[in-house]
Amino acid sequence: VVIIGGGATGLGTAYYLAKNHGVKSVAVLEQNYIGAGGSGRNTTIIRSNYRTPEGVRFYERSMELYRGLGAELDFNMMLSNHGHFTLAHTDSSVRVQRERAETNQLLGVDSRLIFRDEIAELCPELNLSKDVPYPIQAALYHPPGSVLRHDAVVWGYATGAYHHGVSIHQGVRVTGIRKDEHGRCVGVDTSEGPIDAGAVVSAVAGWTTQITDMAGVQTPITNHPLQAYVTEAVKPMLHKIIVSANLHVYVSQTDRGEFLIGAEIEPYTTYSLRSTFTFVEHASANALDLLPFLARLKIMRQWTGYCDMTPDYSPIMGETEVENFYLDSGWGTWGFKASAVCGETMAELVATRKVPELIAPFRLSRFAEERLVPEKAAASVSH
Ligand code: PYC
Repeated sequence: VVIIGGGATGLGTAYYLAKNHGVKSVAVLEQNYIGAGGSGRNTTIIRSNYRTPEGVRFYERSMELYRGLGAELDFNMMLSNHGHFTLAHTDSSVRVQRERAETNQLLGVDSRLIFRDEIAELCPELNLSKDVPYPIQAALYHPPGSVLRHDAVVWGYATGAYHHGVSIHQGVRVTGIRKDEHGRCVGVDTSEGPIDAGAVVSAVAGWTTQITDMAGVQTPITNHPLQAYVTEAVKPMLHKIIVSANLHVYVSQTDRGEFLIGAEIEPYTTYSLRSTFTFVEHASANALDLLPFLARLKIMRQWTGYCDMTPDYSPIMGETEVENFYLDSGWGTWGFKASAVCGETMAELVATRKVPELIAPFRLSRFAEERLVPEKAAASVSH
């Protein structure tokens, strides 16, 4: 098996292929260094409070795997549970959060709608003033919402995969997808030469369309940048993870004490990783409405990552019309939290050639079949 992309989902797939299915002849090809893409450029949030039953079940399995991952890999994942708030500032947003809470509860996920008194009690740092453009009305409260260290996930899976016999090649770029005379995928061409493979998995996040072009597979993916920044480190002050469904901003305090602040995806498509001042200005204005004390902190670093966005804000996982060529893609702004379950289910698919029930709804053909899995409301970082 060749896995293109040495991020958390590619390495996770390699690890589970070797560990769960005994498939040892696995190569992970990474054009840069492992974790250089979206895996190293995300919010580190994990949660399962999605909107659709398909999404909730899928991300809940990821939470389960993540909870046991440190012990399983003998690697400190720095998992810390904070509880996650999705703030609603308008009537329609309150309705959406209520709907999410009810779907979550029906599927056994701990999540409920709370109002201003309880918000004040659970997160006194939040500005509940009515004297702001969009006062907070309610929140979807998801107590299991947590953060864990993104580099630890990448390195934990890489180390686990390596110990099970997987080869990981950094600095190797895929230049072509090789097919036989029947159009079946039989390997890849790389900057280091060709590799034969019985199965090829594209796990490249922002570069998906470049790989699918090589394979002759069409997807409805567009690539948008997502930016974030961190402040200087201060003592622990904010114990909840805060996301605003209407201001499209999120704020959490890292274990190092920095405030990690991000916003919605940029509206334009590009492969530029340039960070912008406009982003810092808008994200800061919104973050200050929620947490005015942030005004006293200096901004230390900002960065940008790629998001391969799908029309319904759900991933694309599974088989394609090219036999033996599989997609793990469409991770938009929600990929890190799915890395564990993505690895587990993609490994099962490749090893058994049977589509696991959990990922069947995310098949590429759903767009042609008009069977979308609409999760835009649960992303909260896009208009
Ligand atoms: O889905 O929790 C999320 C998220 C926050 C920022 C980007 N995505």
